[in-house]
Amino acid sequence: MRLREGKGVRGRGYLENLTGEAPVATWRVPVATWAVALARRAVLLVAIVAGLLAVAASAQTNGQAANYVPSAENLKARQEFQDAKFGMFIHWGTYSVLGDGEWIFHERHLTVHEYERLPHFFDPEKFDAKAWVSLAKAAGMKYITITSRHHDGFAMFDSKVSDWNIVQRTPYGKDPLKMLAEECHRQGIKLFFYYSQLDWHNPDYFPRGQTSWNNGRPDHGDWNAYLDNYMDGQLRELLTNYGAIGGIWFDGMWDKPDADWHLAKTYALIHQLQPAALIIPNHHQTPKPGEDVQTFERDLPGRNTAGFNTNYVSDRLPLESSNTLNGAWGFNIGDSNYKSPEELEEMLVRAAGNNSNLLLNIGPMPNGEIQDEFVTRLHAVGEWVARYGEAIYGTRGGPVAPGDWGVTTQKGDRVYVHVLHWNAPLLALPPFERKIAGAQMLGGGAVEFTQNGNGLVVKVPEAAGKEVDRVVVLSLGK
Ligand code: FHN
Repeated sequence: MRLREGKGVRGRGYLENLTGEAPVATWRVPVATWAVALARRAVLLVAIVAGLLAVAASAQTNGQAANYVPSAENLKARQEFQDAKFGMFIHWGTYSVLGDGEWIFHERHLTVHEYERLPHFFDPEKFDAKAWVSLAKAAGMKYITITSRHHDGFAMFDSKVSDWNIVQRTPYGKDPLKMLAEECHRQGIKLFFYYSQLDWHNPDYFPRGQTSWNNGRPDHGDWNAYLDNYMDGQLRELLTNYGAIGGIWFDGMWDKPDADWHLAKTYALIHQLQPAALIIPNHHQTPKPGEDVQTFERDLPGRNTAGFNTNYVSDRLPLESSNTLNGAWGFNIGDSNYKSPEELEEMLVRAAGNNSNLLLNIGPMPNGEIQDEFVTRLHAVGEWVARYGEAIYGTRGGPVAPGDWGVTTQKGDRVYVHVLHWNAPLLALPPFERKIAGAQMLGGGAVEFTQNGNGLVVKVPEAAGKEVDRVVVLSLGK
């Protein structure tokens, strides 16, 4: 914190904090007598000492995060995460009732009072945790990331921190995340909780951020209480009441990019409660200390077609790219813009070739069912992945830079050349450091190739029908 002496309105002087927080002390001017002048100096001194202490304390907590050394469990979890490659993203909340996405509170500029009517209609009597987890598995997905609460702040779990939650405010009255967590444990699939740091409902989310509108909340609130009691309190619940979880997927920090989010404290809490839990922040910025995965929204790592992603790509952390099966995150009754199974398969292959996971979103309906259009496409992808999974799961981005033609992935001594868009019979690739000992199609069939100092030329068989990905497996020699 840096301090500057200033003069305010109505004859009040103040100490201005140049780091943008509230003034730390105020006093009256003009100042005439030596006693008052002395008092001013004393106040100034106290404020400076307090400031220095605050700086030291903050340096200490930031230092903690800066010196974050992931535990052995955490490093193992990162590897498993990278190996998993394909996850199911689920946006589901009371907003689903209106069938118009998860931003409806904001888009219709509803008041808190109006929005609070919604939970009364949320009764997902057809919710079946077993069916959801089985669907993810049938699609070849290895983890699930579900909204434990979105920007409306409504907890989709049993929270004691506030009654703004599914158990207390809906006729359903049960905790679907508990059922989901139990089912995930039963079926051996990891569960991550999406948690929105942005909150359109809680008055303590103040000062409000870029997405604010006048929704009836008072123009004051306790930001520290929001972070330290409310948010950390709920995170503590999520990390203690649901068994081992995969991690926390944060979203919404972009609403107040310059605020102090007490990240070091929150991240330390998470890693202390579950060292293996991964922190995945969707803040669209360069990764910060304490974070375990870098995620990109609607973009491959390093691309920024969405307009809000960073071009920086970590070479240290696992990478993830999230996208939607149609155009929406939360259930949108009018969105029939479904991606075909072939498009989804290509998306997965391109993610893997960019050394990244794909987190593919569906928005279940308010009754708890997942619409058929999602189910059939996910089954189709699952069938494809059952045949081609060897070239996806457990791989890392391969030695050849991705291009329009396709990508490469690698696992040990095997390089998988994924030919996605290439119509000529010969595909020329740059030189490989190691000798290629053999080449064959995944699924069988020898492949002719020549290798010399200029590169590698592979003879690619013609695509059969709608075949998305012709995978040539190269065995690396000594
Ligand atoms: O505003 C959200 C949006 O509703 C959705 O949750 C996506 C998922 O990545 N993230 C936010 C925008 O960055």
